[in-house]
Amino acid sequence: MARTGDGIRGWTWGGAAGLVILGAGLAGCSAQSPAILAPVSPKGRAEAELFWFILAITAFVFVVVEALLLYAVIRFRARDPRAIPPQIHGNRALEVSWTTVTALGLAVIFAMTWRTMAATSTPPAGAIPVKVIGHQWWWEFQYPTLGITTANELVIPVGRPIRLTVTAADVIHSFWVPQLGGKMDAIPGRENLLWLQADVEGIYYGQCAELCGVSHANMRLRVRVVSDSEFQRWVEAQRAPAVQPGTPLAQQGYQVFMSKACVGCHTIDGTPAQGKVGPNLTHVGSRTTIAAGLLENTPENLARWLDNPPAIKPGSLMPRLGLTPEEIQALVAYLSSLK
Ligand code: HEC
Ligand SMILES: [Cu+2]
Repeated sequence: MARTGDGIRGWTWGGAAGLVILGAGLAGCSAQSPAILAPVSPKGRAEAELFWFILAITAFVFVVVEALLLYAVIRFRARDPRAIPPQIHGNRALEVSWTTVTALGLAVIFAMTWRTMAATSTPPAGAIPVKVIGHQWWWEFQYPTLGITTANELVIPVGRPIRLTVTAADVIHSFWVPQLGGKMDAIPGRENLLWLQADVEGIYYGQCAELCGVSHANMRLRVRVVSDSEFQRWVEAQRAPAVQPGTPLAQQGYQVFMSKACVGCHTIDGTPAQGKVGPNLTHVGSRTTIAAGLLENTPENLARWLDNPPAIKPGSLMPRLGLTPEEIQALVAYLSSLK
């Protein structure tokens, strides 16, 4: 008897601890963290509404079942341990009714889910196409109709639908920006369709959502939602070839870049560097972060990255290249100037 009691108490404490941890985790979801329940897109809103609807039905079922259970436990508890309770053999009306009610509830949930899927699966006409390519451990974004290739920061105009074809270069990744709704597997050799639209300007955070190797957790992304005119300016700037190095130090950085292995892995439009292994660096200076959201794009962080990438991002496919401090300073001057 004592043993069973201890077991139950252990479970109760375990459950309480679990709830505290869950609560702390949820409380940690600040405005900056991805949150599916703070949608800013028509699609995200439809999905969040469906979630609340299903939660309401299941909460209702939970309350009714628990109330009946408590009622039965108290009302029909054994008062005389030796007495034998009245023997009954099923109740057809009850069984038919609870089977029917459950089936109806599930049918309603099915219909609502179907409706949401139908309403959100096809991109509206006139959507801007973007190809999303997952790489270990960063995101490539190509705008085929605009002739732009960039990385880790998807820039889109507010209120306009974007049609994403999602694929991967190496292993399976998953593209997910919770506030904009939807999550899509990025599978090598396949193109999956996802669309999104943001109704409010701002920055929305995303994260690879499929374990893809050692730096999976460091594979973040941002969606920068800007006004139409700002988007036009961004497009113009991104389409321009890379700027010429403007200072002697940047000129020296250019020389280092073109004489090292960098050219085999990175593209800088308008220069001999045409590598395709790593992010396109033509306008790397215009991005707010480097290394898939891991570091703010500052000269200090660029220098740290160039000195030893795997120390910052475990497993990074950009190796440590043994650059001297002088070479790093020159490269930082050049790369930061690539706005
Ligand atoms: C073997 C291929 C390879 C070589 C050589 C290489 N890189 Fe990289 N580089 C990468 C990869 C892959 C990434 C993406 C790393 C990540 O975020 O996981 C990257 C990322 C970067 C970034 C950050 C870009 C961004 O937008 O996040 C910079 C800057 C950079 N490399 C500069 C250089 C320079 C300068 C050299 C030469 C000194 C160089 N790389 C050599 C593969 C390479
Ligand atoms: Cu991943």
